[in-house]
Amino acid sequence: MEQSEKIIGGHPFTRFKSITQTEKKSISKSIEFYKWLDSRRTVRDFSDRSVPREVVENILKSASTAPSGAHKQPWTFCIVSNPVIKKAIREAAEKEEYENYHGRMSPEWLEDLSPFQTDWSKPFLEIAPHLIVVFKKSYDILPSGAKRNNYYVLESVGIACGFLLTAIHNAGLVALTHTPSPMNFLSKILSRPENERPFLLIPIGYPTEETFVPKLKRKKLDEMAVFYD
Ligand code: IYR
Repeated sequence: MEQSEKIIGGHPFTRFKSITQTEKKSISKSIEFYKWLDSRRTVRDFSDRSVPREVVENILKSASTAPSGAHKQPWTFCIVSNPVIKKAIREAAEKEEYENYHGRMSPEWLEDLSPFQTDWSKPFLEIAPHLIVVFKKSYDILPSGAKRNNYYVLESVGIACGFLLTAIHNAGLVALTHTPSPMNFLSKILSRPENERPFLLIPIGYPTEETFVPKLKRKKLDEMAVFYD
């Protein structure tokens, strides 16, 4: 029998089970996946329909499979379903966003946002059944109280959020990658420890029955990729 585990440099390694495909299968799978991913849209109009807890747990487990610096997984996902906490988050976010839309954002920024018809009002923060608040951990606090560094935290948490959005789409749910700014109010409302800083606020749920989204074009391959053959 093939050895499935061995010690390398004093550390345990396990055999990687490759899922190599034929070229034909790789091509068809890559097209299929691209088409499916291209059907994902950011949605701001949420239904209040509930989402099974198991689905939420599975999308979080999917996000946490993301690669991270030294495999530190430097993230905490807070799932807010409690209406009182959602209301507090909405009120704090709207307070900041009101200032953003009334002077803090440049005319250029406001012009760039015009196609999305966003404003300071954020009702989805109360309507969506769950808010996933993603925190990044620049360091860990060990049980002894000692600090232990994390690495490439922004890159790692960004990748995990990409996995999260993909998992949400796969479950037939929609999400909004929301960045109220500044968002330190989230640390306070959720009583997060000092090593955690808010990264993204992602309402998730089902869309309203009739939902319109901006008619967007995505960049063509030659506008976003350069091949050095
Ligand atoms: N955070 C604000 C503004 C905003 C900024 C960008 I860049 C967007 O893509 C969308 C919104 C808001 O949430 O309204």
